[in-house]
Amino acid sequence: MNTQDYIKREDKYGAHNYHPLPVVLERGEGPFVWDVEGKRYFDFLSAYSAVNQGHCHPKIIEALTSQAKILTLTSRAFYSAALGEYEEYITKYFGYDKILPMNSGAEGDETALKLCRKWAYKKKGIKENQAKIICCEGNFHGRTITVITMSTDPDSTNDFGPFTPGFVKIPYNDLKALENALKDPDVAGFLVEPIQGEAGVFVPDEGYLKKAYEMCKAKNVLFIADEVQTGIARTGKLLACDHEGVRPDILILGKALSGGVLPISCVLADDDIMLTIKPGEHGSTFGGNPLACKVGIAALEVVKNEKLAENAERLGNIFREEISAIKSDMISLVRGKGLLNAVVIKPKGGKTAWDVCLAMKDKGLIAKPTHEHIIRFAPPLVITEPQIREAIGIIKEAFKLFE
Ligand code: IF1
Repeated sequence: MNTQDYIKREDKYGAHNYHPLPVVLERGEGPFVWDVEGKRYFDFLSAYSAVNQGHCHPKIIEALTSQAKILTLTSRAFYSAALGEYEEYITKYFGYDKILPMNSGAEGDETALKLCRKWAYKKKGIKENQAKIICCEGNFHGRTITVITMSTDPDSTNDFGPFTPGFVKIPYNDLKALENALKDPDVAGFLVEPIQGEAGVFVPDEGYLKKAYEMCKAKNVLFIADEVQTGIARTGKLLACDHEGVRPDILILGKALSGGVLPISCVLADDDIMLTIKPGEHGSTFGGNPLACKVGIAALEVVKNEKLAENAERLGNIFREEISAIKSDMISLVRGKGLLNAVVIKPKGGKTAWDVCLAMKDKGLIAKPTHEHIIRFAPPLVITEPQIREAIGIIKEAFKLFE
């Protein structure tokens, strides 16, 4: 079978809920992936920042395979030796009293929303079913019905209604709009991505997060950070909120929490918030399973031991400097933080971001456009300086084709 055969088979038997780049991947190691024809690529998407530790990191795979032979799933009907070890490790790692373990990022966001509402009624004293949560236009928090209720992207919302009440949308990076929205005494929380990944790596003004946090505190409103994509060292700090010294009241993590090995997410919070949810009020079959616990510990150890945040910070600066220096009238803007970057493309002669991605693919680097004209560049954080310079060379060659 060749690439086209694989593509045809997926087309025939799989839902058409994606439009992938025409490459069929079969193997991954570190910053590289190989397709079914044996061709090597730099992976510059990292499964949307789930593979920060590099593909098939040996330490994480070791944790997976050894635990997989012992005990994979108990459900939370019983205690498990691995869960307490993971809970202690991750709460000390991020500095919170407690963790509520889940699986997908969307489940992490849903859990944060439920926790915020529970806190609103039990602690803030908002009347039952009146709690409101502020969210930002241009957000991406997942694909469930309540989460897409917050979305302003027609592709995420069209024909999926009716939606969930209790959300107030404001422009991102707009403190005046937040100040106005916070005047409503029924507001319980403000859910925000420290950098809007899907919106095209939209980095807010310096100080936005800090000021937003302070405004929320002044109104006894929970500051909820969705760090599913920006967390786990991606932006050059352990958390993107760390760039401004903001400690979210509720922190949502996912993706690279497992190094891309299996779905692991969670919310972290202190007791006064977390203990508002009582036994039997929330959960999930796989949440906190022993396999995920061992993988999660290994994935976080890799981040610390291999200094991935520092690497992301240093190589991200090199990346933005080199790409900004490319003389191409298709490049209108380069932006990002750490190794979460994006290039805003100006279509030229009918050629678009998609054509640039196809050209990069042919030269050995895969990335994908988001929202038509923006290419996100997010390699695994284990990439080395020689490797990223080789990748930058590929990107420069690709843009040359459109001169
Ligand atoms: C798709 C986007 C990225 C996320 C943030 C929660 C979630 C995500 C900040 C939900 C997930 C993924 C989902 C995937 C593509 C990708 C994505 F393009 F959709 F928007 F990264 F930007 N919060 N993002 O980025 O986590 O439930 O997927 O584990 O749905 O196409 P999930």
